Amino acid sequence: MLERSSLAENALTSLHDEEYDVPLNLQNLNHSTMVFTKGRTSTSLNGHWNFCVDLLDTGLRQKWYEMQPANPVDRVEPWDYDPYMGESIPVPSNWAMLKEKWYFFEGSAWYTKKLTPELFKKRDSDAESGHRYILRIGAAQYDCKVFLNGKFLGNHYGGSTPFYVELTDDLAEETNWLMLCVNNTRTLDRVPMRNTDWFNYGGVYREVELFSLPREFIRDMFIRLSQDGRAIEVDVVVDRAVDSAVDSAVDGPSIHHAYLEIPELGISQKISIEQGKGTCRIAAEPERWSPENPRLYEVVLTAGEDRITDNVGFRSIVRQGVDILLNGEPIWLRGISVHEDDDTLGKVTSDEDIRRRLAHAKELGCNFLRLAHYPHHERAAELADEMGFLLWQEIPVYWAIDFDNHNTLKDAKNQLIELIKRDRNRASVIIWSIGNENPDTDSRLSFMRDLAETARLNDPTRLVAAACLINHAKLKIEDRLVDHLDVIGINEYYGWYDENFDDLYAIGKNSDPDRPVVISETGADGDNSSQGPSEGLFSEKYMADVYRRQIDTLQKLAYIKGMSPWILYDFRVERRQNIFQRGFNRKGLIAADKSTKKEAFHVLASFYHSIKD
Ligand code: GCB
Repeated sequence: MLERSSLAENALTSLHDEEYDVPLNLQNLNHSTMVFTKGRTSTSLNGHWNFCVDLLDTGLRQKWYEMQPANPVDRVEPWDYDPYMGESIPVPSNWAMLKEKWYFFEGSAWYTKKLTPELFKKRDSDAESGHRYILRIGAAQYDCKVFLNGKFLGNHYGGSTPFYVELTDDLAEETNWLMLCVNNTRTLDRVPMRNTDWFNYGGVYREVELFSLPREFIRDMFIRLSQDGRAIEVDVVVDRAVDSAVDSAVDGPSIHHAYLEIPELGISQKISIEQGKGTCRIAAEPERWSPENPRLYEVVLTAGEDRITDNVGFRSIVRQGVDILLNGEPIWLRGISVHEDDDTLGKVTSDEDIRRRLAHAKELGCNFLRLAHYPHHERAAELADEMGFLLWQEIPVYWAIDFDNHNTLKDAKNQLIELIKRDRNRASVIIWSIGNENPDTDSRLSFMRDLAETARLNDPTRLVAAACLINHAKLKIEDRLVDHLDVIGINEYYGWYDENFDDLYAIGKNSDPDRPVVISETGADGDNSSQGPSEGLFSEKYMADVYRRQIDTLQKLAYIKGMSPWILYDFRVERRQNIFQRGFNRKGLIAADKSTKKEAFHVLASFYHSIKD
């Protein structure tokens, strides 16, 4: 317990010292602490957590995490918050959706949960060699600091990727208290930066789970069809044993073999593990995964006392000239862009929500979705694998980013690697996108070149793209970043922001890209509520007309290999406040209720169905 005087001292010191965040901003929970959790059982830590918003960061200054649980009448210090009692909220959630007074709140918030001893009791099925306890947080926007029983275990940057914290060595015998401090302040150095066109939902908005693993466990598995299409390749990482008494980690794990099984292909393969790593190529002829035939195989990997499973599709995706080849055949991407956004839940999603999204995409005739502008829930790619959709996945290197800032690059790279490591066994994912509408400057070029290299290093089997802007001065597709991409995404809004539609014809003629172009965005707002206009800007009719003219123009350009218009559903955003927008971007083909279709939905559907094979 803090001395009475130290509480006052903390408050005073902070008047002179605004550096209170520095020791708590290590960003040590990053891609290197990720654990393969697919196919493992876990204990859910969802449900009610004690909660408090903290606009002034008083909790970090006063060190609320150091406070011990006590009966309020027994307290001898006038703490400004008691994490062990008071208001609670459900996790996952976004606080903006829970109370009107939190709607625009941006800052820190505290989450506290009691972990009962039963969570850590040895179960019959548990490993003999001991246990390691790993906490997984599916996503928290944006900085999340984790404390266990008052000790700072680390923090994670990036609002849409999962992170993992080992609790093992810091667990108390009896009750444990877990505290999170989540901060969604928009700052100059973050990714994205301060200005975006989607709502800044704060909070722990994806699942929180606890995994009990054997002392040596499988940390990672990357499995895919080889580039020549004749074999299955797999990389395995087995975690080093940690023994604080005797540092056995220096010699690596005692596991020297892992075993891969794909029963439906008759594969049962021993893989040598050296210094925790193994890699293997197995001749195989799996049936190819495709949107028409989304064939998945059960994959089982065992090592020591650990076992993981995954359902994996095998397919190839390459760029050849201006073509995108799926399993060797040219493909045209009939797509739609989508945000993770819900009128009542914010960014919280569910299987039902994702399935509805994919069902609407099927109805449109899509074979492709652009998951904009940040990593969506991992279930999106898993369900796309099952239902047969190709995906463009993306990190929020959006508009202006501090391209000169080394820490910003580190953060962006980490988010990219976390996304890739999370989803690189998903056949549906064909494109990693490294940015959206970033101006062509020298620092942006070197920043994004680094991201393109990072993507290829962590996954040489997929295409790298970015959503670029048209060179308006030259009326041409031209951007220095293009040399580092496999697919050029182009966002263009002729008929909406760019009024002179004829320019789109000019761009079509003036451009001669040597690689495929996907129109990653185009569209117009349409307010189909009773308040919406019957014609002109923001009318459903005008919007449908923009779609007709866009389709008519784009389908004539041979180097365009797909499109993902903006966007499937209307979505919430702070900056859209005119009488038709009312806090929403209204470019959805379907209204924010996720059910009322606009005229443009049918225009796009009839085009996509007409070009389906
Ligand atoms: C864009 C952005 C997207 C916006 C959209 C719009 O170019 O990439 O995030 O929401 O335009 O509606 O203006």
